[in-house]
Amino acid sequence: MSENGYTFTRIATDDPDDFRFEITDPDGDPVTAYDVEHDKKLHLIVASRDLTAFHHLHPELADDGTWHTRLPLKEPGPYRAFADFKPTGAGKLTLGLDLQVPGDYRPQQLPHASTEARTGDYTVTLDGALEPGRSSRLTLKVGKDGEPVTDLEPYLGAYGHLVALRAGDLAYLHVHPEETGAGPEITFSAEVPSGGAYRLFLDFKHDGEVRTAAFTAETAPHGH
Ligand SMILES: [Cu+2]
Repeated sequence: MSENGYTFTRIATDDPDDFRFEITDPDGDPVTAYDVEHDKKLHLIVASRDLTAFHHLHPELADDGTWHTRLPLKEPGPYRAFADFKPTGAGKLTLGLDLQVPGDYRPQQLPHASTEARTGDYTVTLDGALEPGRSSRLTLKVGKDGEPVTDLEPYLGAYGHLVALRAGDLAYLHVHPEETGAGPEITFSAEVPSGGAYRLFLDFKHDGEVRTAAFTAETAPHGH
């Protein structure tokens, strides 16, 4: 996918788990200078088309502008990779690329909308509604064993990172963290372009480990 003349291109290798790519600028040259955002020069999100698999990766950049990471994709089927970055001197971009893991694809149904998600011993609750055409405030509250977690650890310069993808076409929603403390509540503002169902993935760090809680959220009917 291209935007503003920038293009995200995979570089073929013999190993399907070896993901190499480059971002080329409007002149077709690989971009080598990036601004650091949320502690990294580039964030790579890889999600299965049915939104059951989600990975947030941080590839390594070589001097020639080639990025490299290992893909942890286990299930066959279609995936979409999103590169989120800001070339030095240009605006922020999110570019997508389709990936295919060969084999028998058995898509899963999108889980029902829920305001609670579990990951390991953690329960995360979601408060707030997504409203099409405006900025929505979402508050996620992290608990462990029934107690609020108040000692979240910073991860990528914030106490939580939220990625939202629209079910069906996997449109990427831009979500911005608001200044919050170490929990239990983490607040975001999300700009929802249109109605529909979204899958929200919250990354947070506690006890030295990054964990992901996933929710399905549907946009509120107009006027609510
Ligand atoms: Cu990242």
